[in-house]
Amino acid sequence: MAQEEKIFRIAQRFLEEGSVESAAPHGSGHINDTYLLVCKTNDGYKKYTMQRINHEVFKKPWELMENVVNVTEFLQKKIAEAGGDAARETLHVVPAKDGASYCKWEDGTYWRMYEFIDGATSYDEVKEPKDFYESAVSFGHFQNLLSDYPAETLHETIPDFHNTADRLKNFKKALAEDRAHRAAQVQEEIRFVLDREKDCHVICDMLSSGEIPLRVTHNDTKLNNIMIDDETGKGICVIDLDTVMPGSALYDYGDSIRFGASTGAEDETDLEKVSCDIELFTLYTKGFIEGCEGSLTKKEIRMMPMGAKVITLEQGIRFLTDYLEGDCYYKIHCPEQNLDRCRTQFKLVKDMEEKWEILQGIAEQYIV
Ligand code: ADP
Ligand code: GN1
Ligand code: MG
Repeated sequence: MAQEEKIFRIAQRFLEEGSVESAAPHGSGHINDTYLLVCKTNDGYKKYTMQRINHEVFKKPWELMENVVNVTEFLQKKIAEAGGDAARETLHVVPAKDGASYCKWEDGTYWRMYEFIDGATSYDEVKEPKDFYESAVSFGHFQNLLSDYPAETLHETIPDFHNTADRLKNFKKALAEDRAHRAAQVQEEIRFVLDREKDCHVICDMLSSGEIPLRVTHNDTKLNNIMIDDETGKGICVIDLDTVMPGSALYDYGDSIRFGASTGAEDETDLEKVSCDIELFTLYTKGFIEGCEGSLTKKEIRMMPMGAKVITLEQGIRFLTDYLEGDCYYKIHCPEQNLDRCRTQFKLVKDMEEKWEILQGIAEQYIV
């Protein structure tokens, strides 16, 4: 069956009325397959986002969807209570016609549908510094909204997702196995990781000793996981809720810095173009702390630069691991893309190390 026909047929499992006019691949996520559907209804046209949930990555899509339904319903209530526009400020799951939150297709794939958030854009790079600031306020606010979410009811959709020490262990295993026979050509990158083993334990250790709190966090705070309102420029809606789980604010903060405060794209091949932009770092730090509205502890604020560095190192390790394993996890669009991605991450880590005192100074001014 042609892919388009398949998408149309799956969509009909969700649509109570109307028919699909068009379905086009959408966005640039590395994990799920996303389509923008335009449907014709009695009242005109209506858009939806339909996604194939990557069940190689999320082994139990039913648990993932339970999280997503519960978290979005929780957020809808909170936003409405605060006088916000619940229809646009959080995701809305469109249930399948049989009442389930997802549909399992005959080929074993899993699909879900969301209301499409119109009049807003998710950016792959910072075009206007103020957009980055707005995304920071929104991610901080998102974490605050979930501060009284019953964490014990969340399924761990990917075990040890931001357990950097565990990521290091997996990297070493991939290196020892060298399944794709690529280790010989990435000796410099391997050395880079082994020289920073200690860094991989810092945040995990602080979480297990209770020095920093475990919170309900987003865990994938890339700039393109937030919709920025086209008219107001405000971060209108945090999306990609697949990894909402107990975690550290430092990882949420740091992951945004890793992606958005870099002067180069995540897969830039000219490493001269990749560095940590101090203006963007400053703006994001201010926005995130404001969005958290006083909920971050002094220790967390002091550790923010460490959060940025460790998650960037972790991400580089994850890309390198996937490269060593033969590109099984992240979508790639050219053969060496995971290695290119790994190199930008390590270049950023190095640059952060060189700018360490400046970064610390920026965070520390918020400790009162
Ligand atoms: P992935 O896990 O693959 O990153 P996302 O859930 O982030 O998948 O979706 C990929 C892209 O699709 C997003 O970056 C965004 O551009 C778009 N998108 C996702 N959900 C919606 C939605 N409800 N409304 C509008 N666009 C969306
Ligand atoms: C993936 O799904 P997406 O593209 O928003 C990944 C993140 C990585 C990111 C790197 C579930 O995010 O953890 O930080 O790629 N998501 C998952 O760009 O692994
Ligand atoms: Mg995404």
